Amino acid sequence: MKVVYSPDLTRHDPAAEIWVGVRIVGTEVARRVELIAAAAQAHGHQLLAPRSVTAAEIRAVHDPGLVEFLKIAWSLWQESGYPREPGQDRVVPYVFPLHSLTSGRATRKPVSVAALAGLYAFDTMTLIGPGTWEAIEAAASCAVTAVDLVVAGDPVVFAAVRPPGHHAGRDFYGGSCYLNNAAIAASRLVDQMDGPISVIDLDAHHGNGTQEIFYRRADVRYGSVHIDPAAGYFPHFLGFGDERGEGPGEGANLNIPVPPGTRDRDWLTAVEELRDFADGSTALVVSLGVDAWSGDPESPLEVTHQGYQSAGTVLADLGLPTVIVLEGGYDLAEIGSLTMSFLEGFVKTSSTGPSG
Ligand code: SP5
Ligand code: ZN
Repeated sequence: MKVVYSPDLTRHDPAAEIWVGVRIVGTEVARRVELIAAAAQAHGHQLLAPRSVTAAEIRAVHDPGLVEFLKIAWSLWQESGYPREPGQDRVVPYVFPLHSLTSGRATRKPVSVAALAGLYAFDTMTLIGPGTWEAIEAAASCAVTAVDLVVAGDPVVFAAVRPPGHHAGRDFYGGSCYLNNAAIAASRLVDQMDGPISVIDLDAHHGNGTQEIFYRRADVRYGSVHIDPAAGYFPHFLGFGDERGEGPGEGANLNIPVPPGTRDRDWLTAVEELRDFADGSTALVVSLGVDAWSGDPESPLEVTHQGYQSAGTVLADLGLPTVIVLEGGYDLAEIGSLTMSFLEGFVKTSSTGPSG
């Protein structure tokens, strides 16, 4: 299988995350994609460099204000002097203009970059530094390049990217995500192919950004299995089973929240439900997070390598042109093999093998 990858993906170094006000070591590190690219090569997959994403492809999904902010945030931060005083070397918001703060009236654009960040960020864990924009752009570039290849006839292509994207929405970033790579891919696929596209999200966390981008659309379905936000997990406010889409998109959104400790059998039953939900689409985008693995530091799900392999086989059943986009997965010792397990399951010619 072709794997789209760029060394520019490693230029983003969030360095840390601010969690409950404390600066902790971040888990969304550059090494993640280096390991996955190396594993892909070792498994005989072919690494390809991306072409550049266009401004129009990004604008089809994201607000121009968000994109411009992500582009210039680091230079604004340096000009602001915060790296010297008080000694913060990454862009991080400190106030958040909730809509109720202005009783729904339009929010003014603040002068301070630390306030401006609060206009777009929904958490304090998603830091911006030197090279962040270059990696964001490279990730979107890999995603649209994978779409190009699938439209040209490749049955399945994997975009091995970071930073991940599924928590980023039209005009917000967070959850280690800045631009929504999978949504940009899906939007591009809709432009190129007739009929509905489905995005199936296997990351351990709910892809709240992808959900919101397509919430009112029937032409892109979004389905996800993830740790139940009601059990106290990120993104906390979204990912509940009663979020089914709205207006023209009613019924085109499917959330399957699962409890902490969920193992292969129940997780795969959910994956089968997602496959059936995607049936009748003309193309598939898989948001592949491998953080549902039992040892992952960011999630309490208990999925195994065999589970990921079976999930690949289940989704390959659809027989659809497929773009796989990497999301989360944080155990450096296992993410290469977990990702390969999914790809292996996907390309197995027969889907009658052991599937949990
Ligand atoms: C793409 C993706 O998988 N994003 C996941 C973001 C979830 N981050 C939740 C962080 C919650 C706090 N983590 C602190 C771990 C302390 N051991
Ligand atoms: Zn995740």
